[in-house]
Amino acid sequence: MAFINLETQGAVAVLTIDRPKALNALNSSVLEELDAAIDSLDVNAVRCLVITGAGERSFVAGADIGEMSTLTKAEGTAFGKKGNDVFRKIETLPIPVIAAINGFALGGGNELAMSCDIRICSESAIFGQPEVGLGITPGFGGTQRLARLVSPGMAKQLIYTGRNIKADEAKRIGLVNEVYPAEELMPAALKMAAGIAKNAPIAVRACKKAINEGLDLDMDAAIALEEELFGSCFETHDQVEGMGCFMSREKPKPKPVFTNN
Ligand code: CO8
Repeated sequence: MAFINLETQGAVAVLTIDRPKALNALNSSVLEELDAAIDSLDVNAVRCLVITGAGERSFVAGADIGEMSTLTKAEGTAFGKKGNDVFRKIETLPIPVIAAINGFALGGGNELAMSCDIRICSESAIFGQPEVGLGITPGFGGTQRLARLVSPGMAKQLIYTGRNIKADEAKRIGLVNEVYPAEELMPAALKMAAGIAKNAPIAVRACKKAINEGLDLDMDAAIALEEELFGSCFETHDQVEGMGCFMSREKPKPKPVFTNN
């Protein structure tokens, strides 16, 4: 692949978007490679994915403005769908995904970060949805995910003004969980990923499903979903081993390859 590096280190995979001459902006080729890279992940062996941008300046500086500048209405809709399909694939991946945001996360870059489960960033990270300044709306899920993540009012303020915000403000409004000095960002992401990867994978997957799908349901249905997923953990290797080892004071031994039982 020309623009995506995918490396697996044990149970953790790191996907790096690498298009330095355009600050890792997402053109059609990058989106197609991103889609193929996600498809190529062996989610039965990998237990957590970290997504980051190459270099020290940018996570992803948005969708490619040059490519978008001549699109027709129909082509614009198709380009939006191309990005949305990949981001939704990331959001619904059975394993957790951490965005390690190492610089600009603008437009489609912020939208990519928001399709991940957890966002952490460097002190130099810059976030924003500058689309209205370009005469378009956010098109890779920004109007929906930002409103759900930071509140509708704050999302409207950021999207209508197109104002960029720094890492400390992103943390204050809940867009990112933690801010690190640049050199500490990837070690922190890898440590968090390893901590997730060592936990019972059936349970971690069920938690992701319960939170993601439950948020779209009313409370009664959401609680019923949790009950179902909670129940589904019982009699699995992970539950028998996890609770058995607690009782016998031993260390649980997760299965090396994921299975549903
Ligand atoms: N697209 C294409 N090229 C880009 C992009 C981009 N989004 N961002 C940066 N680049 C390129 C620049 O053109 C420049 O290339 P070159 O060296 O060939 O001139 C190179 O990257 C370096 O950029 P700058 O010289 O501008 O670097 P600065 O440090 O001066 O500025 C900024 C950095 C502030 C990040 C600036 O580059 C910038 O404002 N970039 C655009 C950011 C932006 O507006 N992003 C949102 C784009 S719209 C979007 O993402 C919508 C998503 C949904 C689409 C749905 C479609 C239907």
